[in-house]
Amino acid sequence: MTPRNSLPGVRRALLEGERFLITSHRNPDGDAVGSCLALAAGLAELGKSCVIASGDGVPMNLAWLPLAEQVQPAANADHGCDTVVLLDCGAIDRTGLSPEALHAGRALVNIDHHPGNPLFGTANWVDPGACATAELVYQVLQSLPTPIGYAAATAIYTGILTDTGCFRFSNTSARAFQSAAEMLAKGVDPSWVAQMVFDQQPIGRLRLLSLVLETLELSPRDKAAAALVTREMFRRTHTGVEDVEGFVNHARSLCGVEVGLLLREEAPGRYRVALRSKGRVDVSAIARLYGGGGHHNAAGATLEGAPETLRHELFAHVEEALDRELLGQRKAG
Ligand SMILES: [Mn+2]
Repeated sequence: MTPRNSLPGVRRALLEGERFLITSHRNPDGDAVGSCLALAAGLAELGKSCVIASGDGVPMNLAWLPLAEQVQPAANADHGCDTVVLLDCGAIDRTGLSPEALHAGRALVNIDHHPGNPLFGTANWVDPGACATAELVYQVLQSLPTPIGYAAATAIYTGILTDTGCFRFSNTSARAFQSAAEMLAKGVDPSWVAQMVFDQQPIGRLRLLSLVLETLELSPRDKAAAALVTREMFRRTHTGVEDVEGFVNHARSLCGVEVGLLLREEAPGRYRVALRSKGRVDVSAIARLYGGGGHHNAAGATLEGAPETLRHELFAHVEEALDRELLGQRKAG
């Protein structure tokens, strides 16, 4: 019997499948899109047919990626596939696909790096030690008899670049640099990729940022900072959810702040919170209190209530977590 979490198990499922539906989580980021495109490129080289689906399309700053034009709306998800591949999805309900589309395939392949991924696939390759799912897709492609061409290399590099915050976050490992260097050897131009991903901002996005920064508040002991995005701000700046990507890092970047928070209004009284830690606070534990999840340094959850109340609560959770950490240090010392 194949262990529940194994690269050979995923390799076998990919070799056995003929018609694939490849998808990732809602509001896809560079790792989600990069992982899908890289895997699709590799499987196409093996003569497999692939449909790449995304519930929220491809964000503008990733639309230049080779093969991005092949991404279909989730509604077009191919029901005739024999294998569904979910990439960078810590939980099965994070995809934009209907349960029918998900179960259309006989096999469900789960490749991911979120800690706590419950191995929901019939084949799973989950490694929380990987900096990005794109790094795992690289590993999977290396295990297959398929060349890794320029399109796949660019997609893998983009996933690693974005998920490590340009090689700044704590998941930036030697392996992250190694994998990235191997993509450069395949022809990827890092300066061009960075320009395409980060230096093509529409002016509305910066106008939105300026509105959001005006809402920035510090917690009582200045250890957390939170900003708010409302639907009214989107309307005023002609922007959308994808334009908020990365805003939370401004809150985290403040001197002395351990956790940055961004509350985004989804509906009246309902907010999606993004949490980003510098490392001392495990923000996935705070997200889990609200039914969310994520990584030690990056997590998210959906909350209900008034934004001031939610901000107050979240600040309290961060400061409590820091107190516990200090207490632990004192005990250990
Ligand atoms: Mn990821």
